[in-house]
Amino acid sequence: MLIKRPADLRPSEITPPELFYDRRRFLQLTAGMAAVSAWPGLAAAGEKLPGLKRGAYVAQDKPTPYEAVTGYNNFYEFGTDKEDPARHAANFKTRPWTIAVEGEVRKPRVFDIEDILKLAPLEERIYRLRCVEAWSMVVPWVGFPLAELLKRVEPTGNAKFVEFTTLLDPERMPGQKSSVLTWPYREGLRMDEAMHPLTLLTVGLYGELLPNQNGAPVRIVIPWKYGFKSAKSIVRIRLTEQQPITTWNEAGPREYGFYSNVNPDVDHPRWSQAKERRIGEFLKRPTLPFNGYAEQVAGMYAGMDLRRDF
Ligand SMILES: Nc1nc2c(c(=O)[nH]1)N[C@H]1C(S)=C(S)[C@@H](COP(=O)(O)O)O[C@H]1N2
Ligand SMILES: [Mo]
Repeated sequence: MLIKRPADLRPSEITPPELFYDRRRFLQLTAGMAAVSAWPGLAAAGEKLPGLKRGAYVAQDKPTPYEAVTGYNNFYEFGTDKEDPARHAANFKTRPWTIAVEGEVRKPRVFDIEDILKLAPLEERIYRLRCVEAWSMVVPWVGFPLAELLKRVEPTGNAKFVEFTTLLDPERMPGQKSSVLTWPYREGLRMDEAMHPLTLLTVGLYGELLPNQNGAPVRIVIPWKYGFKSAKSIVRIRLTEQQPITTWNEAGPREYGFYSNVNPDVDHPRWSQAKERRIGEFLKRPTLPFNGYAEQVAGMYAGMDLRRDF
């Protein structure tokens, strides 16, 4: 992201995925998944989630094909090319897994992933995902509002921000042997953003547990912000009084702001954000303020200068 300009992108990154994902590759991917979900007794990527409700927030846009959602990814812990995560995360083990929720809370707690899955009713939500690199997807996620988790640890009056931290384990995440970013990957939200009903603690997509390349076993999804805010494979959620340091902001403060709300009027210093290419479509479409979620979220930024706090 920091390094590549759209002009530097390789052909595999600009070929529409329905052409790029040939039949052979599709068969390889599905064969790999069948093997994973056959593990005895363990919940694993690809396992079907029964009895899902359709949630309140369902975009009318047509969902991006499964093969593109799970084959064209940014997950630098598994490499910087879009095809790297599907390949290099294939054997990533996500059990056992815990998430520590700590900091400015009255009841800090370490949650086991199995408890997270049962914490609140899982629902399906179709969200647009707008990458800062000016492409977008539409993904049927599965999860529940992050607020459901945060309420249970009882935030103190000092909790002003929330910090998310991805697993640090270079043996399991080989991309962490490279210094392309400072590890572990960290992201953050203001408390009101974290408590907003659109902010989804996400455990699945397309009706099944998250594939590894999409951030298994648990990630955040914040649909009105650029995709990099939605940290994958998180192991810690910390409530803080100070604004946390976040990975991309640290790497390029002029290019990636803390807020990073999708905003067609504030260009990235090296490319325009006015339009985007929806994966699978040929013509670019205009980018919408707050990625089309202005009605729900713009109020949180009343009185702020969104050019300065970009
Ligand atoms: N830990 C971690 N989380 C991450 C990233 C990453 O490199 N590492 N990439 C981000 C970016 S830039 C995007 S666009 C989204 C992509 O999510 P997806 O692959 O599920 O579509 O994940 C975000 N979360
Ligand atoms: Mo992104």
